[in-house]
Amino acid sequence: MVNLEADLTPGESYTQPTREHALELLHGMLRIRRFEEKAAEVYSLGKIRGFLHLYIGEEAVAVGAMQAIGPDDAVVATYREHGHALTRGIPASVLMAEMYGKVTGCSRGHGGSMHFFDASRRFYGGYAIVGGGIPIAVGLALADKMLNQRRVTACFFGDGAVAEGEFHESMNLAALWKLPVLFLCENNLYAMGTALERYQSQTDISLKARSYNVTSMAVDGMDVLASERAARQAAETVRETGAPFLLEFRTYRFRAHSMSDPDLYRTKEEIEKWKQRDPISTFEHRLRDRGLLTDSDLSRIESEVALEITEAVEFAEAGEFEPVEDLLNDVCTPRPVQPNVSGR
Ligand SMILES: Cc1ncc(C[n+]2csc(CCOP(=O)(O)OP(=O)(O)O)c2C)c(N)n1
Repeated sequence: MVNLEADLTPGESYTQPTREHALELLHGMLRIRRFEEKAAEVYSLGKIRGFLHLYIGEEAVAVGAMQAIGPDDAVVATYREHGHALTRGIPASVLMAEMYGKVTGCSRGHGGSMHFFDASRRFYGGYAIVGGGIPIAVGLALADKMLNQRRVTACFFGDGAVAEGEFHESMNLAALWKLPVLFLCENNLYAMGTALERYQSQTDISLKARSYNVTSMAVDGMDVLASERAARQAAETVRETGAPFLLEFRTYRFRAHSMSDPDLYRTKEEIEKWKQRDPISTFEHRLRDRGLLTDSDLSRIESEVALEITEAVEFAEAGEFEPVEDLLNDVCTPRPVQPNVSGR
């Protein structure tokens, strides 16, 4: 097993957050958790089709990391991107509608759960191809460099992507050309059903970045404050130097890889052990111990989130599907010739 305690940024030694900020972080994580629980429920009712990959257990990474990313920066994510899109500010209603396949979704219902996209918020996907977002992030950063824009491109990807050639080519070029990419590896220890130590000779992903001359750091991805602090430090370094930085978040998904995965490759004990480190409940306890959270704060946050999710489902239910005649719009192949139209 990977030693998750080793070489992490310390969890307790940084300054206490303000009450307002702490509650914002908690709200952000609970919003993702409840959104996804609802998504799983409506998926089981057949309202959402196709694949659905839940981020439950990993919320501290998206919420913590995104604190360091400004509106002018760019974000590239993976197919497990509900939390990133929500935290980036895409409304829950528009995301739920996208999963329902409705025209009111952020990709007009053409993309579904794995292909959230919103150029107006510089949220550049949502990719089903493992590692597919990484060279795109490098391209965005190259464009920024050529346009003299001091912006950061934040690129989230899983540990599985590190096995792809695209990761290595991208890391090499980002370092060689000194491009402002913040690589954010969400190491949840599994790529589908394969454990990290069964597919990587070197399980310390932060070390791989260093072999390309990319500065890197590993952080406890179950701790939202540690994640935020590391991301702020890394993003600041990217902004100052213009060079890439890789952060490896050590985290865990509590649910199966996707809704169709029977999850037979890990023991119940292992999952339960990680649930003891649930990023939401541990943060709640910490805030209560420090006098930053009361019962009424928590019930207010839960009610706000519940209302938002109810409205998101109502919005998705009320939306229309794309008319059949428009389904081939935006598909990059010629429309098939209609024999009765052209006669040729
Ligand atoms: C290029 C490519 N190869 C294989 C797959 C099939 N596949 C889908 S998800 C996945 C595992 C990826 O794991 P990781 O990057 O760790 O992300 P996680 O699902 O853990 O968030 C694989 C192999 C794919 N989508 N794309």
